[in-house]
Amino acid sequence: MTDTRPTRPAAHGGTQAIEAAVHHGVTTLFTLSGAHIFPLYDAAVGGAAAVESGTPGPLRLVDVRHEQTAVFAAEATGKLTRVPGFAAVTAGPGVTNAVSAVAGAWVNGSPLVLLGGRAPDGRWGSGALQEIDHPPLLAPVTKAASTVHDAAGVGRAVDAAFTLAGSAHRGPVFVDVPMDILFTPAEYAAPIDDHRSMATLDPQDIARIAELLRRAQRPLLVLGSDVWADGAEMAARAFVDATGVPVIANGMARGILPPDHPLLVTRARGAAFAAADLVMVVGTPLDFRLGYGRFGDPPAPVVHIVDSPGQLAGHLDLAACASGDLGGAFLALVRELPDPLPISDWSIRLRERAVAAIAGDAVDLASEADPIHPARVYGELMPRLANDAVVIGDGGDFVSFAGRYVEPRRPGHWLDPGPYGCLGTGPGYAMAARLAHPASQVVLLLGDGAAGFSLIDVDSLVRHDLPVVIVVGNNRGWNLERHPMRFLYGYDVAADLQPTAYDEVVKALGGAGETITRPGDIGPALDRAFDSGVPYLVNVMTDPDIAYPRSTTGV
Ligand SMILES: Cc1ncc(C[n+]2csc(CCOP(=O)(O)OP(=O)(O)O)c2C)c(N)n1
Ligand SMILES: [Mg+2]
Repeated sequence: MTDTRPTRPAAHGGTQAIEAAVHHGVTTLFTLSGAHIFPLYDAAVGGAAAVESGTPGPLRLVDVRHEQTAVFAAEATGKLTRVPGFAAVTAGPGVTNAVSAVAGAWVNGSPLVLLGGRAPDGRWGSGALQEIDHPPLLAPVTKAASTVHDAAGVGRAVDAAFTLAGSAHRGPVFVDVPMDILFTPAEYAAPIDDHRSMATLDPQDIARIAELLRRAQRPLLVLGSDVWADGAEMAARAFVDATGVPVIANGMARGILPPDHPLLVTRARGAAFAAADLVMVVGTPLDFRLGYGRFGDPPAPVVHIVDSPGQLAGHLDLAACASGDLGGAFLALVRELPDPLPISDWSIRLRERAVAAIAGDAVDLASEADPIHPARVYGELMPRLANDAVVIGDGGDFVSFAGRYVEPRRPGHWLDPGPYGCLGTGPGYAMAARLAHPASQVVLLLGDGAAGFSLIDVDSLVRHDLPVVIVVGNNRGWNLERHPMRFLYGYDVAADLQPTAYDEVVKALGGAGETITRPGDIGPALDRAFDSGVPYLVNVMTDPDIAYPRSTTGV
């Protein structure tokens, strides 16, 4: 195919890459320095004259203290803004340090582009600094991983990487550029218009799903993160309001129905899954979080609707399925089912159960227990959250409690580590949330174990003036592992941590904070944190003997 794009005057690969990123709507580059990628910085800040005069360049550079934070921040940017995030890391260890975070984005289906430096082509094989071939390491955890060997082709490669990352099913794309290629100016082609691919829905699939819904007496809808990623939240809401099907919301889809919506039954999920006679799962895999798609005994028929054919569950027999634009699927179903389904008894019963479960929380949320019950933290936090608060969880049991108690009021405002479950996402996710929602409350809920992975990146939050409220549930250990090990073996090992004053760590890094040991002190500490205007860590010493009650989750 002939390339008809206009040719730009010679520029180095950094300029080409940044121009392509800006073309795709990127505003921030997350990074940690290394000479291999200097041209990217030069282009992002707009060159020496711009730096000297204080004129902002085309991209904001946010430099961090560990490469995984750069990629976590890019991942969360992709999740929150639905524009692929952008991170750049140096050759060798820069890239390998980023791998866990890239793998997370891969499993979570989060759009991002990671640009890696690379030892120069001209020296390849002679033992240059940090010479290692990255794409074979990255290929299993990316949609594509490739090296640019042509100085005129850097912009084209980055342009294509953003298009691919942002096309359903979304995910990370890796490109590395050898140092000599990146530094060499060349005439290059301008970025082309975005042309994200999209699978086409089959109307017969929709008709079959509509027929199953018409016949069901106890249908249930599960909304997953891709409903948000696909921009299908309004269409999903229209479907729910038209048909009256009760809803369980997961991940970024939490908040599509507000907490008081009569069809939101997330808190009755156990009863709902046990009794449903049709479960329609949209925008999320039928993985461990959904019992691998086996709902009830005998298992209910399952409908799976996903953004692209590769996402359809292959491990069980589906009653029906569809793949393509999720908003289009919901609207097509509304056209087939314009009137409410005759299932109001079922919906009302589930909602009553959900409301009863929420009412049953009151005792723990107000607990005066000493040591502090972890639920009390949420009893204090929730009334202080504004509608547009972004809440981020990074940890084990402490964050599971949050998943139960905190009901987001808007979609795309709840960030958990997703099915990959990588600890250490918190500071990077919080950084992205503060940048994406400059005027909103950003609350990072951290287990004390999780805090150990990336707390040093509070340094980056401070340097870049990105205030967030950090609440540590400090149970002095890895509780999500401690209690299951006790249950299985009668004892636990490798589960104890120290009663560390993580607030002092944050203070040392230029933020502020305090340690709380009495339940009545949590609320005023949170108020001080929200008012502080700096990264502020409230280190709440909680009871290590309280395990998250997994067997009764949300029933
Ligand atoms: C990178 C990484 N290492 C290990 C684990 C396994 N893991 C999952 S939860 C958990 C415990 C988390 O402890 P903490 O953050 O203190 O939360 P708590 O359960 O104590 O509330 C561990 C070790 C993981 N998910 N990710
Ligand atoms: Mg802990």
